Amino acid sequence: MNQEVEKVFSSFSVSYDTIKDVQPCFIGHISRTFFVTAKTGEKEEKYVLQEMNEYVFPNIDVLMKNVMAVTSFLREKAKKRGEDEDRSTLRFLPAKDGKDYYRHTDGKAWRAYRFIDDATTYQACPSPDFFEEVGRSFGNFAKNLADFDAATLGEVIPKFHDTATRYQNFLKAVEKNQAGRKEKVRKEIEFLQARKDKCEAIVRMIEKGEIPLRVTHNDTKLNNVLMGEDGKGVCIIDLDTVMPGSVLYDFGDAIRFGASSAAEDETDLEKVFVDMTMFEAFAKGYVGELKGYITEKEIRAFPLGAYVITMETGMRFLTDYLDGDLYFHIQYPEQNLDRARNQFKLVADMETKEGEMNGIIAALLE
Ligand code: GN1
Ligand code: MG
Repeated sequence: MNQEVEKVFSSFSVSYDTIKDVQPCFIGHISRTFFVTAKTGEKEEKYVLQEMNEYVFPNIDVLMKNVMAVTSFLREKAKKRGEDEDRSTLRFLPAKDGKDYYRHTDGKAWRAYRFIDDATTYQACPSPDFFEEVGRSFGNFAKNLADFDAATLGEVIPKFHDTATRYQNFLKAVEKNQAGRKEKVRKEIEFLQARKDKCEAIVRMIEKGEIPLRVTHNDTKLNNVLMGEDGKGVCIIDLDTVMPGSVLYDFGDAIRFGASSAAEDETDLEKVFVDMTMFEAFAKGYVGELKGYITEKEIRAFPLGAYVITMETGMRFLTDYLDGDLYFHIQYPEQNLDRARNQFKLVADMETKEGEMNGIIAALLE
């Protein structure tokens, strides 16, 4: 395998003498990722090499065009602020044929970018202060993209957070029962059916013009921010889904993952709940950055964002389980069902904490 990866890497426009090391990375449900260390004399340089997922992203040209446009825009801004733009922004390597990515002889599409040293991604939050900084980082990212021209971005996954459409797709998956698993998940199907209206609440607010579309990240998981050794946010990564969306979802997705007391596939549901100290910490950082830039109505609806995106994510895991695990990578057969149940436990917990979440947000607006 490593030889194949080295061959792919040699198709990018970067000079080196030898490849010292190739390590697979097991984080993320979509791309296949490797860390490549290249040596020139005594000097070592590290890169990230990713095979993109064309089931998830059928139009790789649009995907890479978006990513290149967003990173150039952010890099220019970082330069103007006098920052080290290669630490705060991903730098992709062009392929030797001049394209933004490389298509291998087996038809697979790959991209490469420079590894950012002395920075790490986290799967769980070590402290509230840390999560507050994550909130500041994502808030700052949204602020930096506030004047990016949304019209220049292709809709890389149409209706990505359109929960009304996702609900219809879920019903179709139940109907089709492609993997023959429907009977096993009766309870989970009923859980969603009982919440259909709530699930569509943000879509309706957007339709009525109550909240605007902005250029958003759309995948604000804790592990999509690189954190420095000093506990400061360094760089926002995984820009594949940057497109017009709602800040409610970006706030919510960060809470869904980072303020959960347990991992996304924890099966002991007693251990799964929303940690309100973490909720408050993230909200403090995120709202602190965006107050004055977005409307009060959006900020007041942040708890709804957390609730809806958690339901959406559970629904997507359940849909994929019914389809036979076509979308999300799995490490064992029932993992998508475990993930769905875990998310629904969080949804149920949020229902009991709605007042508390609203109170925390209201206090930040005073
Ligand atoms: C996927 O690749 P990763 O793990 O950052 C997914 C997100 C989901 C997330 C659930 C393009 O993100 O939408 O919220 O899994 N990305 C895509 O963990 O579908
Ligand atoms: Mg990711």
